[in-house]
Amino acid sequence: MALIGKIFQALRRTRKSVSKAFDTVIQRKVSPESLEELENTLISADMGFVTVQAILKVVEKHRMNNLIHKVSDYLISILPQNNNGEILHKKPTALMVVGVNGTGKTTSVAKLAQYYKSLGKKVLLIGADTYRAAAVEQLKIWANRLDVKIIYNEKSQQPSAVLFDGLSAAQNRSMDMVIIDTAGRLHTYKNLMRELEKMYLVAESRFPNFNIHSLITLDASLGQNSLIQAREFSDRVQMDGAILTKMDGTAKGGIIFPLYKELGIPVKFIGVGEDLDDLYVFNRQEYIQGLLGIPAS
Ligand SMILES: Nc1nc2c(ncn2[C@@H]2O[C@H](COP(=O)(O)OP(=O)(O)OP(=O)(O)O)[C@@H](O)[C@H]2O)c(=O)[nH]1
Ligand SMILES: [Mg+2]
Repeated sequence: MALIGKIFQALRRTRKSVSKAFDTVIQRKVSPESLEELENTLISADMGFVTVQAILKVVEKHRMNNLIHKVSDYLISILPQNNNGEILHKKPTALMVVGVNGTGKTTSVAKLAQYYKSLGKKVLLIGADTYRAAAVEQLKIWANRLDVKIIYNEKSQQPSAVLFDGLSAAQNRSMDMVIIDTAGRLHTYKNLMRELEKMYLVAESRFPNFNIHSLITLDASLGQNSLIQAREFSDRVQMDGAILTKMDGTAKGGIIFPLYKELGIPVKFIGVGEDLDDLYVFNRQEYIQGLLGIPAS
């Protein structure tokens, strides 16, 4: 199936090193050297220390006995169950897309709009990045291509005000899904972080009929840095999940494990390219299959 093919393809760099290390263990037998090599490879794929140690235990326990399937079963068991990207409730949803500069927020907003539109939802975009000059323009181009309504205010410096206008419009038009593009920010930008908190407050207090949902975009190639970014954002604002972007260009696709184990943040979507179709609902079997290069048992 084309869908599995693309995730499999996007994981090729990560898989190349990970499955090679498992092959070495299988061919050279389980030895201190081959285990160390495996450990190093898994760590460099950003799977996180705790997960890697647990995998080594599985390897030592099962040795040559159907090893890769045991590892696969274990990895599937420690990831959240698939929810098919279903974040829609009975109420309309306001989906905030947040994250550090350049991690793929605006592109992901467009991809999500395409996805929910394809599910038959009435989608509205809000361009609430009032900082970067070309930000709204970028989103307008996507909205045009997608033929979805967009609310913005190029004169406003206040993202909360734009959000208010956008959600009011969404309410009047009975939209199902409102996707909000926000400015990129580092957690050290105190004012910008406060402003983000204010946006959540406006949405929650003034629009109780919306289900507020929040996703952080994390650039998969940034590895451990992404983990730090996720921690800092989730310390400040509600965080329901992550969109792991740029998976197509990295060998560090293992970040999903520590993200869930250490921070409790499930990856909901994976970005595998720059186009509208390059977004996939996270599926743990499919992901492990791509990571290990074997069918999940
Ligand atoms: N290869 C690849 N490129 C991506 C992906 N997602 C986004 N990009 C590219 O990454 C760059 C930045 O994406 P944006 O969507 O503008 O990122 P942003 O977070 O909105 O950036 P700021 O608004 O400046 O903070 C663009 O060139 C995108 O085409 C992806 O999944 N794969
Ligand atoms: Mg942007």
